Amino acid sequence: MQEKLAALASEARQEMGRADSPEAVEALRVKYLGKKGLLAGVLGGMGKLPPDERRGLGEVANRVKAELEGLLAEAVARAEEAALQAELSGTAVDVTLPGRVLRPGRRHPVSRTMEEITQVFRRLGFEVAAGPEIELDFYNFEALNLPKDHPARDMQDTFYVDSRWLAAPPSGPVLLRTHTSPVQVRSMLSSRPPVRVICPGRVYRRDSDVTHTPMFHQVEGLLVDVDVSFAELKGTLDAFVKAFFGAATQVRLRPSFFPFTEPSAEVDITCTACGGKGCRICKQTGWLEVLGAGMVHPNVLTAGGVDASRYTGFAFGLGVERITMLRYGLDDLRSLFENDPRFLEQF
Ligand code: 2U9
Repeated sequence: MQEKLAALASEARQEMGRADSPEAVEALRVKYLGKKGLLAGVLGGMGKLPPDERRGLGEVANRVKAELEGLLAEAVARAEEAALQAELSGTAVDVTLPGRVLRPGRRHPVSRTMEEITQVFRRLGFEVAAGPEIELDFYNFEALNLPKDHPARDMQDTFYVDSRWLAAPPSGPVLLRTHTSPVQVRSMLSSRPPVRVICPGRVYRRDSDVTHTPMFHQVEGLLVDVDVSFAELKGTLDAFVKAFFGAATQVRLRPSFFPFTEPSAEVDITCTACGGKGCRICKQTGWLEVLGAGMVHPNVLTAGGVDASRYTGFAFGLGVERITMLRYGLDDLRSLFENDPRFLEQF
């Protein structure tokens, strides 16, 4: 039996020396020291031996057991170290790699244009005003002298909102504002003249083709005071255009029509690409249309709570995407809405 123990110990030493993974070491523990393991098997036969032989054998067995436990502990430590080394060398932990660079985002070109336009008007004494994008028919159409049968009011042209789910549905239609003009109506109603506001923001129209998107951005302005004439309008637009497009830029007004202004005008500037000589951008005319403007219609002043016999005012509006395209020489409106980093990183 002593010989059996010695053979078992020597075989265990060899096997434990070769074990190279935590799993292999555990298998050896079960094989030699487990309840039904080899050591237990050898000792199982001890009961039949005479008492003095049994004692001597017990001592040897305890030594073998202690030795095997020591070997197992060493094998565990070795296997764990080997596993760690394998992980460090095998996977890509490269301490010499440079750190990951944080890439901060940047302003979208449309936001930049809108902010810079707004900034010019701030310097001219205008306050910036904001208002809801979901509007009431009154502020978006009625107060702006847009009659009930005006095409802009048609379902084809405007996004209407189902207001039946509201706790207190308003009496008139609810819609996505089609211009930022309702913000100016609200400004007139909430203060008294002089009113000088600039209203940048998103607007929505049921329009979608190569040059129109259902959502776009506008900047509109309104000035109401005593003795405001068309001359003040021209002077203000001239100051804006020179500040924004460059001191050499010239302005031209053409008669036009808007329900909310009378008289009304389309505002052209000398072409930013060719300076007025004529090129592809201005279709050889030398001029680019950038704004609409006019004197506020007396009906609109009245709807805004302003005494139209004492006060006059001018208003103007521009489309921010269009100005952004002219400014950066873009030829496809969609590039502003696709959010491709390769495009946006250029600004
Ligand atoms: C009030 C009174 C009058 C704002 C105005 C325009 C002319 C205009 C267009 C420019 C390009 C819309 O984005 S666009 O398609 N806008 O031509 N906007 S006058 O008139 C107002 C606004 C508010 C109370």
